[in-house]
Amino acid sequence: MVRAWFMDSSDADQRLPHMQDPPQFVDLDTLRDVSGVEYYQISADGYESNKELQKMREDRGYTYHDQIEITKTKLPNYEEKIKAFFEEHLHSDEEIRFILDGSGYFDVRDKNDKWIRIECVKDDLIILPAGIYHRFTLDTKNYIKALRLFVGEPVWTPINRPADEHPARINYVKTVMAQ
Ligand code: KMT
Ligand code: NI
Repeated sequence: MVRAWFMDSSDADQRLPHMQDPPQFVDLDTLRDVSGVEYYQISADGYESNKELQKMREDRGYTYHDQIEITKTKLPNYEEKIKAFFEEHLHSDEEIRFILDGSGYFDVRDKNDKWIRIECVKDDLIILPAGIYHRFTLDTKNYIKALRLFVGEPVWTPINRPADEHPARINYVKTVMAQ
């Protein structure tokens, strides 16, 4: 099960949990309200024949998929990518990740520009809306394998903050932040 919490402001290792003391957890309904992030739990074992996943792909038009495995040996330009994932950025489209193995943190900005850290483990499917400021880091276990889904031809380009004039950002502010 996914957990999410407001981050502390320490500049210690990004792979540490960075919970406040005491922890300030965010439940999934609140997470959706304050960021537009959607979360589903689907079994990763045998996902190729999972009906619920199949239905979601059809309903949401997720025609593309591939896998990403983040390890030093398997991910080309590992150090560079790790750095880029953790730069605050947005995309022109949804970022959809279905965790098949391992774990990691997606950090998203809430409506008040506070960081919420979302812990993702196997069986978690997370959808970050287009235009949300976010970043990703491995945790101290240093391993994640995920299915990347996309509507049509994938565009992975990160647009680093500030990108307030980007159409996806303008639309996000209008639709999610105004709620
Ligand atoms: C991204 O775009 O941030 C990534 O693909 C890295 C995380 S995938 C578990
Ligand atoms: Ni991203």
